Amino acid sequence: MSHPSVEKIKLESRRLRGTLAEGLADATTGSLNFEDQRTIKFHGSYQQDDRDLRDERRRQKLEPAHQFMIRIRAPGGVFTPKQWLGMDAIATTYANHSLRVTTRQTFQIHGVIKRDLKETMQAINAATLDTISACGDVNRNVLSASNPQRSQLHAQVHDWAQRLSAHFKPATRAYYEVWLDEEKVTESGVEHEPLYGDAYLPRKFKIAIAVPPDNDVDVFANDLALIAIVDAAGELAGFNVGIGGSMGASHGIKEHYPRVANIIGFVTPEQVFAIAEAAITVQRDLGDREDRKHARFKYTIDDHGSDRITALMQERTGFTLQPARPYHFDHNGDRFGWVEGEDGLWHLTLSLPSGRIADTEGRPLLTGLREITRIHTGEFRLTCNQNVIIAGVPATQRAQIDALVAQYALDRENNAPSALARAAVACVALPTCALAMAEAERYLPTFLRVVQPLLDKHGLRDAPIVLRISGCPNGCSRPYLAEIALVGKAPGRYTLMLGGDHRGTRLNTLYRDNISEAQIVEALDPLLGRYAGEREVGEHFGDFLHRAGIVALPPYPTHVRVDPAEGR
Ligand code: SRM
Ligand code: SF4
Repeated sequence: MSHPSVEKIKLESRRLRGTLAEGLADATTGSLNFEDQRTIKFHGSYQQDDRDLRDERRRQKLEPAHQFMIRIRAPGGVFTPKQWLGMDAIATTYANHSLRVTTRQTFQIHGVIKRDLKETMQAINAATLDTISACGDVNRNVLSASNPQRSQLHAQVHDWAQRLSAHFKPATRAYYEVWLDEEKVTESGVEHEPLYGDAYLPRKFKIAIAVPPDNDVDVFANDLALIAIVDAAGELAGFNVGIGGSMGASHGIKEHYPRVANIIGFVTPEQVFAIAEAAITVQRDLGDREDRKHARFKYTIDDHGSDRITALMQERTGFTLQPARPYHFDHNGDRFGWVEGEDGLWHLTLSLPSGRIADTEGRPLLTGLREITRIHTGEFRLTCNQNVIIAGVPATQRAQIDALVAQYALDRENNAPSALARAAVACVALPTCALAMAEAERYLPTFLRVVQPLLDKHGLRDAPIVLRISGCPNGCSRPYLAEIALVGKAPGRYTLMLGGDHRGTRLNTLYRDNISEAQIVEALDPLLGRYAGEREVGEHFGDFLHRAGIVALPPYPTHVRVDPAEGR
């Protein structure tokens, strides 16, 4: 039986309600029907199954171990201690006893069964959080810089992330009706969607705001990139605007490629909503609705040309973009350890293993962070590198927090003896991700153990090399921006990508295809050796690989803009 297209499902979903209410009530299966599995994404959830159990269940003629992943909408990634405790309780009551910090600075929980889904959503709401548009063909979680050192600016930028996220939420009341039992009104199922229209967007749409010199949000991986520009007085003057970033690719299909956003100009704060809306509606109207693999804004831009898309966006806003302003990014990682903010409060960035907060032997992260929550008076900021910042700590409380960090082994420092290990990012992949071709999160600790002797041998323990692993070419860990990336191809086999930079402005290149762990080590050993011996002062690994002629820019379109003068 052939399934209806996602476009048809959206159009016929009665504004994202589908038959979710009926499906949730059906106790004969742990699954939703095909259409509702698509519709539920707009509500921030994915139906999955435990892939570790798949074969065994098939042998036993049982239906797959259906379960749901839930993703929180948390623009800017800030959580209060109360919200954290709420999420902790939800994870331990309904999910698999872990919280997962994602590469878009929010929480996911995994393993919720259908029977508990509605109660879980209600608990999330009771914790003053929601999951609206965390997934689906709409504007997703809006990212903002986590840099705690510039607290004034951070607060402003965080506020922008909140406002953009709220502004671009769909108008439908489906979420409230399905999960929170909101009473139906006459408009129910036919609400006017002024921004999205009847079929929502052709594909997901992502916005991020970076605050130079930190590119911790990897702003160029977003459909709409906003780079905060401050004036001479240190006030927010506006944003440089970039369009068309996205990582998703396919092995061996050159028509599916990662792309770095290209900068098209500058807007004042008053113009931000208009330019964002123009980008979203141009993509809504021109994006490909036939082929979902070709439906992201990057392809619309490359098909029509960046100049034409920019002209259309300007036409819709009624103003002309100003020329992009100068800015400079230093790096796209997190700054670990304590830093003091402008307001005299302190912020501690802890390195988490692929963002997974669980109690494991010798490292009770979930319990330890819960204990911190009980005394913490500030907030938590999740970073796009899957780490957590305990933010807004008075100087007098630092020792208490440090003691808990030590007691519960909360920092990866002890377990991660190299700078590379501390900053490494890996996507979820197996066992929950339906698209995983190889392990990522679960493979990272093994790979770090294998690569550590190489770093030691070449004296590179402190070299801040950016390593990212993805279980498939969709690129959820943003591997194509890493200096070293492993992209899953088959169980135990990866493509080795090399030569991104440490600022998130340059895509890397395929170096070796479909290789095993031993072959990865064999490939990296001489390169790390040469880097150790031949690098210039302060030169990063990816830059060295380019200077030494070991890698070249990739063959697919790259739109790297290190300097706005190179812009349009
Ligand atoms: Fe992703 C699909 C996990 C960030 C590109 N991503 C998925 C799904 C939902 C698999 C699926 O469709 O069945 C994964 C769920 C795994 C699981 O079990 O939890 C998944 N993506 C993740 C997370 C959790 C990875 C992580 O380890 O942190 C990240 C959640 C972000 C969030 O909180 O919203 C995550 N995904 C990203 C990013 C990074 C970013 O946005 O900065 C990308 C690359 C940027 C981009 O969008 O191009 C990304 N995910 C994809 C794609 C490829 C999209 C494309 O247009 O080609 C897919 C596949 C798809 O959508 O068809 C995908
Ligand atoms: Fe799954 Fe692939 Fe994304 Fe990893 S990169 S979470 S394997 S879709």
